[in-house]
Amino acid sequence: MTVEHIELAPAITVPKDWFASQVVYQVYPRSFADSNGDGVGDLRGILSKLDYLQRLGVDVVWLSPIYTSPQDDNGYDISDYRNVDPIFGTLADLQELTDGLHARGMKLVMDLVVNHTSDEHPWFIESRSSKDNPKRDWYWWRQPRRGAEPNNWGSAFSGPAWEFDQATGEYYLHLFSKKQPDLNWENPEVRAAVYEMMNWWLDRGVDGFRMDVINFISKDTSLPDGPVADGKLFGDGGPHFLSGPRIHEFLHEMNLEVFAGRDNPLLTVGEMPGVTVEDAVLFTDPARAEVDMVFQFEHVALDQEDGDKWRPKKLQLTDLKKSLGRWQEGLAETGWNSLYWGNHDQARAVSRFGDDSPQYRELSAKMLAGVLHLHRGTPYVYQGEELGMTNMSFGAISDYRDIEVLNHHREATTHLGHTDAEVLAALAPLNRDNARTPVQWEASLHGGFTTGSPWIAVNPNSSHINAAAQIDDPDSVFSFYRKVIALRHAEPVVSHGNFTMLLPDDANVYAFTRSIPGSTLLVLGNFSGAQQHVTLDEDWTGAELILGNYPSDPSLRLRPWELKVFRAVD
Ligand code: TEU
Repeated sequence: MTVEHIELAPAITVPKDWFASQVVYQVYPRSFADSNGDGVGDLRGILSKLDYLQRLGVDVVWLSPIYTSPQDDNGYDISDYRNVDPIFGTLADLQELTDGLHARGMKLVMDLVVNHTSDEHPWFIESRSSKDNPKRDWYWWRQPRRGAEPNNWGSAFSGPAWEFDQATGEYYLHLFSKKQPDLNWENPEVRAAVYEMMNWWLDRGVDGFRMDVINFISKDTSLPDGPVADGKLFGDGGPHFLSGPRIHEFLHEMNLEVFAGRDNPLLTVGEMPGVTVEDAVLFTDPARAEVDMVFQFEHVALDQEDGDKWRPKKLQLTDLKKSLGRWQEGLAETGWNSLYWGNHDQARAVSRFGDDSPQYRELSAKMLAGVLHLHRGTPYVYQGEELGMTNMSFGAISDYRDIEVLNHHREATTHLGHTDAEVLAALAPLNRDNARTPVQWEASLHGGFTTGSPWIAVNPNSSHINAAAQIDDPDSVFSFYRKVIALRHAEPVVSHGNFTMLLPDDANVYAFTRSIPGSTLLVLGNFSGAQQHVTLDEDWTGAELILGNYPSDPSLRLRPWELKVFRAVD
């Protein structure tokens, strides 16, 4: 595969797919590290952990939103795109963080949330002020239909996707909370304002963007009703806004207006719920100049009945291999995969895909790291994943903070006839607050996250699961992540090798190879608590065992949750 190069300063060129050898670390600032004792993580807290991130070996830091926000959806409701919310710090702090990352050879990617703004953004305040305000068409306003919402779409956070505005007698669209009105990307003034803001951030030295639900921005302008699933109160608007009619046009325009003229490597990642492999090839084909990679959601819907996260079901490894294998195959020739087990919206990886029991937590966390990071694509480490942090046991609904959880609990107990206990049980496995408990730095009070009262409870297992206990332990999960990240930096077969899935029908073992001329890796992961014996068509006798989570054993026997990575030299 030929790789074009970006001409930088005369002597420096980087491959256009520079991100193939990179590892991204996601910081959810509110829960990362609190520097001033207000119980909320902040930028100076992140600054205090830059050496930790450098030691881990990650290359890019993706910062979840730190912009001015009412915090209705923990910052994914932005009221000023060009300022830092005081709870996180100041623009000067952010510049110091950017400079601090760059000084350590790392990059900073910001979270771009432009499918919607906060309802407290000046743009929306103007838009809602009157029907003939110049910014009225910056959002989706519609007349009532038969005295009610203009269509039957539901919000991702329960309830209808429309809010009635008394002042003008019209409804506005919000695919998320009613404090997150959707921007109207059909309006070229909206697009121009977004591009101007993006350029403003790039001019300040930011190295790219993770683009929040960016495939929602093009909608079927007739806003037709969606199908209503059994037991649901509202219609699914997805068929009418997921990767809509103008999405490729908009992303290509964004690329030309913001990224094309830049001569430093920039990372663009589209978060795209519902994206298909076929669409992802188009989105990530470098020749089409749209985005570098996408976050797809197929593998994180496999443990849910009909994709309903409040109806969890047991994950089948064969389904996981089929899904991830299809994405590997689909983007093998053109385009690029992002690779993740978790983020601030998903349950903790070791609890969801591994085994967070005391006996197998560390083993399975390491196995998951090895399997994911040795796929073809760019791996993402969500804060705390490198420590083997687990889901949280929340007690009452009052322990939760996430609007998605709180709204669902209210709707389920008041409109759907479920009891509090039933809803709490359904919430437990996959709720987003599982991943939003503070990073566990020490065994001390509040896990060393804050000297104040944390905005959300710290997992009590911080007593033994914490960074201080791991960073100098060569056998820790943290140290294992360092090894697997280093492997990507050192080995072209990891960053660029072809992927071949093996044993697709094996219910317990995840097996695949990565190969380039002269070098092949065999990756074996036991996704079970039982010993497995692997039989392969090819003879791997004599291959070098280069990575594992147990004492070395060159056989193809896999102990519970064992990872083995072999290298064969052709
Ligand atoms: O998430 C988009 C998204 O698809 C989520 O609704 C996800 O599917 C859900 O949370 C899983 O239950 C992005 C952000 O990552 C999320 O934090 C925001 O709440 C959302 O967009 C709105 O900005």
